[in-house]
Amino acid sequence: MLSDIIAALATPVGRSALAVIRVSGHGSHDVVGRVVRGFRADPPRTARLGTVVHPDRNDVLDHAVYVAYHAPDSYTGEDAVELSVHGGLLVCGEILGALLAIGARQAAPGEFTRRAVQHGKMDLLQAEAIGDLVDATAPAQRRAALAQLDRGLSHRIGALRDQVLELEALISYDIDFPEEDSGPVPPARVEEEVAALEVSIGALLGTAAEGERLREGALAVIAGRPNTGKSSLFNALLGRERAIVTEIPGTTRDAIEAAATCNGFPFRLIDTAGLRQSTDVVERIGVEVSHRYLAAADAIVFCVEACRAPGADEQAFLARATVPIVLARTKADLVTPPPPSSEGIPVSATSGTGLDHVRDALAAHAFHRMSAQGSIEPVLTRERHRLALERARDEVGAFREARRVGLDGVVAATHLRAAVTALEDVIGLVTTDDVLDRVFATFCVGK
Ligand SMILES: Nc1nc2c(ncn2[C@@H]2O[C@H](COP(=O)(O)OP(=O)(O)OP(=O)(O)O)[C@@H](O)[C@H]2O)c(=O)[nH]1
Ligand SMILES: [Mg+2]
Repeated sequence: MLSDIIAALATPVGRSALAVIRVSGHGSHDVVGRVVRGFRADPPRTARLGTVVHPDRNDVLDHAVYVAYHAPDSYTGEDAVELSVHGGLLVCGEILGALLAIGARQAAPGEFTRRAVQHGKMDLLQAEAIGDLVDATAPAQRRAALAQLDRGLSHRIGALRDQVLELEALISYDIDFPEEDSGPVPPARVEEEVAALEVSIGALLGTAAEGERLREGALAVIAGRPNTGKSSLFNALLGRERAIVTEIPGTTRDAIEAAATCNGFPFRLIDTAGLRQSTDVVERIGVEVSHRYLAAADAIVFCVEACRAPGADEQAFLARATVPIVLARTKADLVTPPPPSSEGIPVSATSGTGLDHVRDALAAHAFHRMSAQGSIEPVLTRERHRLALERARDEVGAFREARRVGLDGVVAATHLRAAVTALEDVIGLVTTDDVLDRVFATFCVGK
């Protein structure tokens, strides 16, 4: 229900200095007024100190700072109150419990933001950006989320929608005045507009691979023969001893994953079992796992010791690879002078030489566009966006095809209508409950 009063803890549960409790919905001021002595909602957006009491027992639960908001000037667009109470398990739990006992309902994950969307305070792309901002672990994720929150992507998709609407308007002449010989609009003009639209949609679709990678972290797999220093490099890039390192070839038997940030971009870094033919069952399975990760990788860090030239098996691997490879010439501290950089990046896990080079190369490969741009252009960050844009592209293509084979203008125009709908779906101009359910399923309670 949109109108009932929801309440939730907006901060993590546990020992902390402060905790924030949010209450929203028509009547929320009255509900909070029953637990805060002398509660005042006016003037709104003003921080006040109040004594929180249990509504039945009347004993004091806390002293809290609260801020009241009047609809529509709040996050949700409804009357709302935010209470900063003392943290920990007891105090905020009791206050929330009191609010729930006198008529508020525990909010579902993302329900405050969902209400914000339903009250037109933000569109669906902005709501997703808020989820992304909360989940961000790397600076580039924050930049992209804030750009999306500032409606960067909404404007870009809105502009595409306007382009389709103009095309619709253009061909509506043809539909309205079909008897005019060549029609008032030259066909070449329509073709030009269609081509321009396809280019614009294609350009935005071109950002999807990096955008989705930005949300999930690019998969960077460290591979190479046994004992080439993969685990040492993995640990050095992470800055902690995550994987076991020994001088025994075949130490790593299983893939190990850890999150890492390279030049501000998020990576899922994988250390793998060294690639070789082995008779050991466990090691053989480990090598199979390595191959599986390599097949899914966005970039590979391939390790070959600096003291020797790559062998035939290694050259074959490099020649066969279909994803970008960063060639790391490991244990570079053991050779003087180190090999020329044309033969890979000299790296030493012991001294730290070359680690920044490896990070630069990974960021440049996995986030080619974004690291080149410096600033963040709007990017498609979710499968949901990509699928809708693909639908729009296909409908525009179907429109072009329908005109080419001389189909009736009204029939051809239905494809443009469908393209408009697809674009509107992305922004969330018209949203159904199941779309909202899916978008907000991954949100935290209180957001
Ligand atoms: N001097 C020097 N020794 C290194 C360096 N990196 C790794 N080593 C040594 O090389 C040996 C193998 O290192 P690991 O990191 O376990 O190599 P690996 O490629 O993970 O080996 P497997 O898991 O067996 O495939 C260990 O004795 C490390 O101490 C380095 O940068 N400099
Ligand atoms: Mg290892």
